[in-house]
Amino acid sequence: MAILEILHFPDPRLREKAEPIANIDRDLETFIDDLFETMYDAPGVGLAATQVGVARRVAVMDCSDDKNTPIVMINPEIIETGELVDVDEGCLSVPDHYDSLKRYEWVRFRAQDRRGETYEMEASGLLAQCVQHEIGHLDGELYIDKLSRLKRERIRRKREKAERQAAKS
Ligand code: GNR
Ligand code: NI
Repeated sequence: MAILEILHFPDPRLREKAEPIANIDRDLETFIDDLFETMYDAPGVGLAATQVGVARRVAVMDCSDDKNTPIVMINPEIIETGELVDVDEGCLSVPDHYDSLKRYEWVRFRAQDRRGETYEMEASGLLAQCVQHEIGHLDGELYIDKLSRLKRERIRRKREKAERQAAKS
C-alpha cells in the first residue's frame, strides 16, 4: 500500500480525459488499494485516478460517517438523474476552497466493482454529489469550472502563490 501524491489545480494532468479500463488485473487492484489509502489519509470522501496523474476511468468513494463503506467505480456512467439543487463543494485538488454550485440531488449510476462485476446503484445527498464530482475528474473537469471565470482566476492566482511559497521552504 502507498500514499500517492495528489495533483493540485492548475496542473494540466487534471485536464486529461481518462481512458476506459478494459481488464481488471492485480496491478489495478493494488492501485485501487492505494487510492483508498490516499483518500482516507487526506482525508476525503472520494478520489479519482486523474487526481494522482493516472488517466484511467477508476475512482473510489466513502461518504459514510464511520468510513466503513468503500465504493469502487470502474468505468462509471450516470444513467438517470433527479433535480438540480444548490450544494457546497470542495476538492482535494483545489485546497482551501469551497463554493456553492448546482448538482443533481440524486443519480442512478452504473459501474464495475473491483472484481469487474457491473452494478447499478442509486445515490442521494453527499454520495450523489461525490459520484458526479468523481466522474467530472475522469472527464478532466473540476468543480470550479462551474463557477464564474473571475472566481476561477482568483483561485488560480491564490494556488500559484501557495505553490511558490511551498517551493521556497
Ligand atoms: O473530500 C471531498 N469532499 C467533497 C465534498 C463535497 C463534494 C465533493 C467532495 S469530493 C472531495 C474529495 C475529492 O476531491 N474528490 O475528487
Ligand atoms: Ni475532487
